[in-house]
Amino acid sequence: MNFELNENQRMIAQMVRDFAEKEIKPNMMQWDQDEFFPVETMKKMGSLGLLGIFVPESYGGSGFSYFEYATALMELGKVCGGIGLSVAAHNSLCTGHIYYHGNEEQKRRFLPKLASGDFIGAWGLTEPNTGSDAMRMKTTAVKDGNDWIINGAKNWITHGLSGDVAVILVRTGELLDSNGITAFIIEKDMHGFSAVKIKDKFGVRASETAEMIFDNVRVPAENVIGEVGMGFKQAMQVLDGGRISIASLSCGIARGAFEASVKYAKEREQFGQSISNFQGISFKLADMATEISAAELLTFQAAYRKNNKLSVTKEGAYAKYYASEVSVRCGNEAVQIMGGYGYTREYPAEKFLRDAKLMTIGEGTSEIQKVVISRELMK
Ligand code: COS
Repeated sequence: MNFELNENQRMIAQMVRDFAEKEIKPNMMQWDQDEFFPVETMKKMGSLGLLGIFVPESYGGSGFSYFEYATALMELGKVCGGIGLSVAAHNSLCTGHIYYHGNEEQKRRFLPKLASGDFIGAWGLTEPNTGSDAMRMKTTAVKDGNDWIINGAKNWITHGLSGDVAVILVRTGELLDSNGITAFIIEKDMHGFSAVKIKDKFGVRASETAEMIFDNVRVPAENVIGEVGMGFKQAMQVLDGGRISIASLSCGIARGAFEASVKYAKEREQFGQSISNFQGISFKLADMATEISAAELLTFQAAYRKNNKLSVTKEGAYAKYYASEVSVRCGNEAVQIMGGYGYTREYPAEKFLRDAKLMTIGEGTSEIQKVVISRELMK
C-alpha cells in the first residue's frame, strides 16, 4: 500500500483548506451558535465538485475515488465537523444510494443535480422508536395502482427539512422480514410530506437535522430504488460505505483538535516555561498523534477496499468505531490542555469535542460497530 497522498488527494486537500479558510472558518462559530445550516455554502461546495465526489463525470460528478473523498472530509473535519457531516451525508447516503442502487433513469434524473449542489440530499432510515434496531421500522408504503402511499415518520435526518430529495427506507412487507423493506426517492414538494427541524443539539449544529413526516404521501413506482423488498440490504451496504466517511471526518476532527492543542501548548507558559515542555502535556500530544495516525490508516484501508470493490463491512466498522472514539478522546484532551480557555467558545477545543461526540452515534453507534465487527469475525 502506498502511504503517500496521491496528486488528486493533495489537490483536493489544498482546495478544501482554501475554501474552509475563506468561507467556513470566519462564520462557523456563529452558525454553531445559531444552529444555522448554510445552504449557500453547501451549493458553493457543489460547484467545487465536493457534492458528487465519487459520482462519475458522466453523471456530472468529480469521478474521484474514496481516497479523495476521505481526504476532503478529513480537511473539512479539521475546521468544522458540522459542515463535514452535511457533505458526508449528502455524498455517501443520499447520492451514494442512488448511484449504487438506482436505475439509469434515476441516476440521470438526480445525480447531476445532487453533484452540482442544485439539490441537497437526505437519507432516512431511523425512526423515532427505531435507531440501532433499524429492521423494526414502522413507516409503511402500500401499493395503490401504479403508486405507493407512504405513512409514518423518519427521525434524526440530516437535511430532512432543507433537502430537495431524500432516499427513505420504508416497510413494504411484514415486520422483521429482511426482504420487507423498500427504498423510495422522495421529492420535497410531494403532497403530504412535511418536516420539523430538531433544535438544541450538543454538536454538529451547522448541519441540519430534522424529523420527516409522511401523511399519505403518494409516490410513483418509478421512484422505487431497485427491487421492492431489497431496501434493508441496500441500506446496510450504503452504511458500510457511509461509515468510511464518518471515520474520515472523525480523523479530521481529531487532527484539528490535535493541531490546536500543539499550538496552544507551545504558546502557553506556566512555571516559567512553555507547557509543551511538561510530560503531562507532551505525552497527551504523543498519544493523540499516535491514535490519529492509526485511525487514518484504518480509514485509508477501508477506502482502499471500497475502491477495489472488496467488502468493507468489517473494515468500515473498524475505521468508524476507532476513529470516532479517537476524535472524542482528542477533543477531550484538547479541552484539558487548554484548561479554562478550552472550556470557552473563544477557543476551538470545546467545539471539536461537541462535534466529535456525534461521530460515535451517527451511522451506527460504537456499540453497533462492535456488533457488526464481531458478527463478521464469527462468520
Ligand atoms: N451488506 C449487505 N447485507 C447485509 C449487511 C451488509 N453490510 N448487513 C446485514 N445484511 C443483510 C443480512 O445478510 C440479512 O439478510 P438475510 O435476512 O437475507 O439473511 C439482512 O440484511 C438482515 O440482517 P441482520 O439479520 O443482521 O439484521 P439485524 O436486524 O440483526 O440488524 C444491524 C443488523 C444491527 C447490524 C443493523 O440493524 C444496523 O446496522 N443497525 C444500525 C443502523 C444504523 O447504523 N443506523 C444509523 C443510521 S444513521 S444515518
